[in-house]
Amino acid sequence: MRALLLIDIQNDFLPGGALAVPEGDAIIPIVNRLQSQFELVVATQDWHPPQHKSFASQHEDKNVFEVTDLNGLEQVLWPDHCVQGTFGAEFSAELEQNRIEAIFRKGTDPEVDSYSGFFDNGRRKDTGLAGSLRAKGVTEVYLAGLAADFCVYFSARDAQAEGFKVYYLEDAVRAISAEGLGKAKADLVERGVQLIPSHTLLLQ
Ligand code: VGL
Ligand code: ZN
Repeated sequence: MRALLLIDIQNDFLPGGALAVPEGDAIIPIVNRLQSQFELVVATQDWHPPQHKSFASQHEDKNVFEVTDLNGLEQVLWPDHCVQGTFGAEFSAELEQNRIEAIFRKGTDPEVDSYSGFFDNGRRKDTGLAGSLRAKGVTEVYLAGLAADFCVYFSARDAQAEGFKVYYLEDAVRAISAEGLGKAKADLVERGVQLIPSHTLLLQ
C-alpha cells in the first residue's frame, strides 16, 4: 500500500512566513490534487517550544543561518519559526486537510532539532511514524512538502533506511537553497530514493 507523506506545509514556511521557502505555496494545489490518489495521507508538523535551541534568538552573539554545535550535533540557527500554538505553526489554510489521517509533530524537545518526520536529528527519539505506517500495511512512501533540502530530504532518507520504497515528488517540494537542493537530491539518488514528477501518479 502507498502513503502520501506531507511534510511541514505550515504558514511559517510559506511566503510571508518566518522561514519562508521560495515559492513554497506553489506546491499546495499539486498536493491537494494528489491526495485522492492515495489510500493513506499523513502529515508532519514542525512544533517548537518558544525557547527551542535551534532558534538563533536563544544564543548570544549568534546570527540567523549561522552553523553551530548543539549538544554535539551540527545545527543551523534558524529564525524563530513554527512556535507551538502560533499562526506560523498552523498548516496552510489552502491545504486540503480532510484526508489527513494522522499528524506527527516534531521539534518539541528544546535541546535537539528534528528535521525528519521519523526521528530527531540525534536519532534518539522515534516519532512513531515508521511503526504506524507499517501497522497500516504501507510499503511505499511518497513525499511532498517543505523544505525540500531539510525536512523532506531527511524524511526521505529515514523512510528509505526504514525499508520503505521511497518516492520524492520533485515538483511537490520547494527548497530553502538551490545549492542544498542539488546536494540533497544527489544523495537521495545514491541511497536508492526515486525522484519522480507527480503527474506520473495522476495518470495511473
Ligand atoms: C525545517 C528548518 C527548520 C523544514 C524545519 O521543515 O524543512 N527547516 N525547521
Ligand atoms: Zn524547525
